[in-house]
Amino acid sequence: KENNNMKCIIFTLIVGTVLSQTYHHHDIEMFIDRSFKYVDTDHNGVMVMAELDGAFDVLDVDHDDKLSYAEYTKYSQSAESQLSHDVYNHFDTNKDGFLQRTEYVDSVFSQMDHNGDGQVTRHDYDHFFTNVVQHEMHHGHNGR
Ligand SMILES: [Ca+2]
Ligand SMILES: [Ca+2]
Ligand SMILES: [Ca+2]
Repeated sequence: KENNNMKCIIFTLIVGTVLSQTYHHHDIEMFIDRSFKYVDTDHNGVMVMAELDGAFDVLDVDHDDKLSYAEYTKYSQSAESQLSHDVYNHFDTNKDGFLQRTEYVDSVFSQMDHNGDGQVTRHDYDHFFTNVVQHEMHHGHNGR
């Protein structure tokens, strides 16, 4: 199992290096759409922190309270892309290769909920990811 994880990481690194450093508009839309619908479990078009927290629990298959890249991309089998890889790295602020709950839930939610009312609309969500994508296009992909 460890071996497979390692292979997956190496594969991701190679693919990430080979792929173009820009994203297709279509991929961005798909990514945003899928991930929002995944987290918005009551489908009311608004994401609350409890839903993001719940998504974390569902994705954390091995219950070690952190998300590996494989766990993070579980919501969509075809999510393997430069974009999902870069978003994952963007969220991983302490750069340990895992998303802790504070990184995936607390810090991301407070960034998305910019008016602080505890609700992230689809508009907020689009806005947040557009910024992340633009940031990654300009600052990403360089060796850390
Ligand atoms: Ca909701
Ligand atoms: Ca985990
Ligand atoms: Ca981390």
